[in-house]
Amino acid sequence: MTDKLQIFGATPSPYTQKMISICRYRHIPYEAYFGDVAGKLNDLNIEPPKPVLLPTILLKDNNGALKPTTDSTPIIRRLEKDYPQRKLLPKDPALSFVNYLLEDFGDEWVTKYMFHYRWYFEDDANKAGTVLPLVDIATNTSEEELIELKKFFSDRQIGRLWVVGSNETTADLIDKSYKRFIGLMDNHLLNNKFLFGDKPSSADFAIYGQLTQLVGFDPTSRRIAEENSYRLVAWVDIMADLSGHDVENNNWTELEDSPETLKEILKEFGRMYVPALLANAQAIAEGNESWETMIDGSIWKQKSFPYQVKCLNWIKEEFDNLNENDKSRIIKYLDGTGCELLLN
Ligand SMILES: N[C@@H](CCC(=O)N[C@@H](CS)C(=O)NCC(=O)O)C(=O)O
Repeated sequence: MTDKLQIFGATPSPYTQKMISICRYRHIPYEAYFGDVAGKLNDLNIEPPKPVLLPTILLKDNNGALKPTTDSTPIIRRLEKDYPQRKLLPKDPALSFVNYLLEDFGDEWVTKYMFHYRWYFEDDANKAGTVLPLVDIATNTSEEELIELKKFFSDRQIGRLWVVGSNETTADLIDKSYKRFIGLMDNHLLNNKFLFGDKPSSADFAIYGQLTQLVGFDPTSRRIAEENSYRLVAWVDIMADLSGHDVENNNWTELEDSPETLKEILKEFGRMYVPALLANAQAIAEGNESWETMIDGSIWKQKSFPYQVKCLNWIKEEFDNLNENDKSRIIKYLDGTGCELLLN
């Protein structure tokens, strides 16, 4: 049995890419398996998690038994404890909280761009529908079989657009937010290597994971990125492998000294994701199957999504666990971004 971290995922999965690039940066020895995750786990006599999410990572429980574990955000926190070197979370709890916010923004909002551009337009869906089964099943799948698999994968994922919130009503809002986001990242990267200065954090990797697909895979979003920021295109390439990044002589910025360009990214969070998080939580609390609300002057509607209530509660818990001084530093820092509304 290997003592390397075993990661089961897929190359077109942004969260798989997030975790693999983290392992490279953190010098965590790993083995990546791409393809049929449930099948591979069954072969190893490991019961697959329910639901199987990508990536699934094997982590030791208290008795030393390997447990298939999903959800990159808590996995990252666990790996901070298990591996002492090259940590991802800033030591200052207030800065770490803002990092938590932006990690969630990457995982949960930037992924809406990802899912939208992958499955909404025919050309993109055609590519993804063909490549996903080739990765997941086998590159030597026959052409006849591929036709069936393509239909199966595409129907399943296109059916999920409603869960993510990509539809005719929201398409324009998503497109505008994606273009603004590229511009905001471009402005920030003009003077900063990473979100918080000269050292990457978990939020960088969350955003990077989504961009591996938006910039590196799906044709429409890639074209938009290339038309708007070659700087961001370059950043995605660099983030892939930061194993040589000098962590001794580089550091995160102080929260109070962070540049205005970071706050502008948080304002995009406040403008788009905050109202979505709040409306979704209210819908779930009231037992509604779907919700709609005004976001940035237009209607947003989608299916209610229990997981994002969990995300909102995790944000609140992170905040509640801080001391009064750090809380007030954060409230002061976030003032005017719209993110402060999450903490009421
Ligand atoms: N919040 C989770 C999300 C993981 C996730 O949603 N993964 C997607 C693929 S990128 C997935 O497994 N979807 C179900 C599927 O593809 O069957 C994380 O951070 O790891």
